[in-house]
Amino acid sequence: MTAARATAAALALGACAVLSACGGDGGGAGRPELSVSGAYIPQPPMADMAAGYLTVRNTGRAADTLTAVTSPLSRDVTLHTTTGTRMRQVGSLPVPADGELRLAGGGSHLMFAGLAHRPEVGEKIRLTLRFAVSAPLTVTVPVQPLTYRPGG
Ligand SMILES: [Cu+2]
Repeated sequence: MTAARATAAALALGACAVLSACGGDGGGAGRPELSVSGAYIPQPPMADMAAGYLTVRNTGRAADTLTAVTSPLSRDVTLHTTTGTRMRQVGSLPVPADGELRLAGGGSHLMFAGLAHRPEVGEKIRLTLRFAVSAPLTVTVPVQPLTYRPGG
C-alpha cells in the first residue's frame, strides 16, 4: 500500500469514528449499537470516594469495549472488577455483541477518587463513557441514597 492510500484509509476510518451516519447502511460486518440505562451513584459515606453503577446494552452485532469514563465529579475515574470481596482496577471492560456490560453492587463498578465535592442525593452527575469502537456516550446520573437498590 502506498503512503497516499494508507493515509486515505486512515482518514476514512477516522471519519467513520466521528460520523454516526456510518451505521446507517447496515453493513455486513456489523457494529456495536450502545445505550446506557439504570445509571446511579450511591451517596458516598465519605467525601473522598464514590462508586458508580450502570448498564451498557449492545444491540449491535459487534462487540465493543468500555475504555474510560470522565466526569466533572472527579479527574480520577477508574474501572474496577470484584472477585469475592477483593476489587481490582482494570484498563477496560468488555461490552459483548448482542449483550450487555452490567456494573452493579458487588460486581464491576466505576470508582471516583479525589472528588470535586461530596455528591448529594438528588444531584445529577454527568458522565462521559468512552469506547474502543463507538462514539462517546454522555449520560446524566442521579445520586441515590446509600441504601438504594435498583428495581427494588
Ligand atoms: Cu472499586
